[in-house]
Amino acid sequence: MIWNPIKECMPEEQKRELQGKRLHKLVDYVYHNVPFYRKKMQELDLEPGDIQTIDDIVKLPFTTKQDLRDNYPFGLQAAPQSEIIRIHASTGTTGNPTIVGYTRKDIDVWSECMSRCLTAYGVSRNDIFSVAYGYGLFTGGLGVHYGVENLGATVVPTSTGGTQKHAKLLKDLGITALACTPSYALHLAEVIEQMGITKEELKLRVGAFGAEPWTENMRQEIQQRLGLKGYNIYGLSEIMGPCVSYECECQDGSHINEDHFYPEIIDPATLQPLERGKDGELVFTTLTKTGMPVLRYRTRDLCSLLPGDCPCGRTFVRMSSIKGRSDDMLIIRGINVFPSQVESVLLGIPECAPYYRLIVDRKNNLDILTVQVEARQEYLAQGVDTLAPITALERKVADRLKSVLSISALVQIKMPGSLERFEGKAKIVTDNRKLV
Ligand code: DLL
Repeated sequence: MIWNPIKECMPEEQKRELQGKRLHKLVDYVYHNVPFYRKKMQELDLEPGDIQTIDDIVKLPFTTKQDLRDNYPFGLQAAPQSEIIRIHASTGTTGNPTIVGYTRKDIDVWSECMSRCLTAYGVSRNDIFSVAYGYGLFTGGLGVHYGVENLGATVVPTSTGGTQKHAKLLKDLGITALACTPSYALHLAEVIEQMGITKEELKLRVGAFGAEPWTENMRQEIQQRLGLKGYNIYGLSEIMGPCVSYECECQDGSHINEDHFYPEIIDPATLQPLERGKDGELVFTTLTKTGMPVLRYRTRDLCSLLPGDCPCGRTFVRMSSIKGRSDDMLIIRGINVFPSQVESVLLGIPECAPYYRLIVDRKNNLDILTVQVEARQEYLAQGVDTLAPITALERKVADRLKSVLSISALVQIKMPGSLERFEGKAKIVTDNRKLV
């Protein structure tokens, strides 16, 4: 099923024409309402009239998270305060959070995008949907919530916290669909198993997982343990929240809601546009947003836009999964390492459970990467009276990391259940290096 075939399956030319019209209107709007954008355009000798078609987008300046921070809290807001009906915020690791104000129109567009996404997952009015993203300033909870209501399914606003209570609700209410971070889905699976509930006692069939990077291996693991089909949902608060893009039944990339969010892929070093299929930094322009629109926002997310058509019939371009972020990329002894690559290696080893941490230290000017990973209970049960299996596993993991990523890591095998679990986004990496 397709929620809005007129938009989601729009012929390419018609889509580009619509995007061009919307871009022209947007540029005129921000030029006259946001001094920051007016100044930036004037510096480039640009006027709104210079932007007529979607191809003109490359003339426009980029916007960065730093720009949003510098204009904290409301400097980039285009609509008057009386038009803003909701505020969300994203916290970074340092500095001011990013504040995003939404008008009623923005919330309606968001709910429409979410309904497209949920329909693509096969969710309907007959589903009972548990939203276990955090409610509050984070966009996950309320964003998905409004989409589920707009679609007409029954929403259970579980939020985070109280995993045992959640597990009981899943069983007692016959909840059929679930939205949460993939790491929380794994934690939930673990708690469900500990409570002696089997997946056959649950009616779960669909999961909407996102807000953090995850791998195909992780998808297989979640699906197998919770007995559902897991779909990717991608988004960011600066652009809207969850559902900037969504997977369809083909699960070969995520369709971007292109009538509202215009994507580009650029080389993060040269800032030049890259062609379809090439990995680079994802950049978005919000074509219809009125509260806090952004021009060419650099997401720092690394991925590609996939060439070719999707058999599902949707014409919205697909983005690959996120390969990492240009800013959380670790450089260890000169080698670029993305935490997601380490995850792929770990989850490809059957003795390892999908709970791990990366710790980076610098000793005597040498970077040391420590990878902590939990062993699976079944594996440890085979040789409890000796440390031999642990040592063997540590060696195996270290060898695999070395051959796949070309880095030597200190591997520490941890007991099942010993690493902290997260309800929201997982905090996987600790970088203790003081680099000035
Ligand atoms: O995480 C919005 C969201 C909520 C998306 C619920 C999906 C589900 P922020 O807190 O602003 O917004 O974080 C945005 O999270 O730039 C990516 O780096 C990462 N991210 C989000 N979804 C995915 C995903 C929400 N499916 C940042 N895969 C983004 C990989 C993701 N990374």
